[in-house]
Amino acid sequence: MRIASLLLVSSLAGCTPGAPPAGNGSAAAAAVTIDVSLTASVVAATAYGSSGGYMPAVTNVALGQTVRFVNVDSFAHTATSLGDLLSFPQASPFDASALRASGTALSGRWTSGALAAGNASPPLLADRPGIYLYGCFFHYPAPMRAAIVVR
Ligand SMILES: [Cu+2]
Repeated sequence: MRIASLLLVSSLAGCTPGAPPAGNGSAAAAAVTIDVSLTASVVAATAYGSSGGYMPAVTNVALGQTVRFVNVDSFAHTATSLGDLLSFPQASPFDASALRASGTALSGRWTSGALAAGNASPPLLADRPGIYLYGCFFHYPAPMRAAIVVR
């Protein structure tokens, strides 16, 4: 499973330049990286409740971009969709299915699976405008949760 994910990331990475475009008009196609770290982040108030563990707390993404999560922490995390919720629930809503990577688009159900330290998730397509909340299976109450807004 992990090998398949890495191959997918590698093949997709080959389709886009390694460096993000700098004002050349193709920014809409660029991949957006969200850093995952409970250690480095601070708790932030957002329109959806207390956020933490992901940087930025609210990631703005253009339709058609892709998003990926990179674990820059020293231990495992997940980035797991909260589905249709528009505010963070008090208690973790996740079950063990959060630990197996699934999903390819933000508007569906998705999870990075357990991301080991230093690993990146497969990309997720920002396929529909909306607000997408997500959190970590292991540390949801920390809080470890954040939002992606697709416009
Ligand atoms: Cu975590």
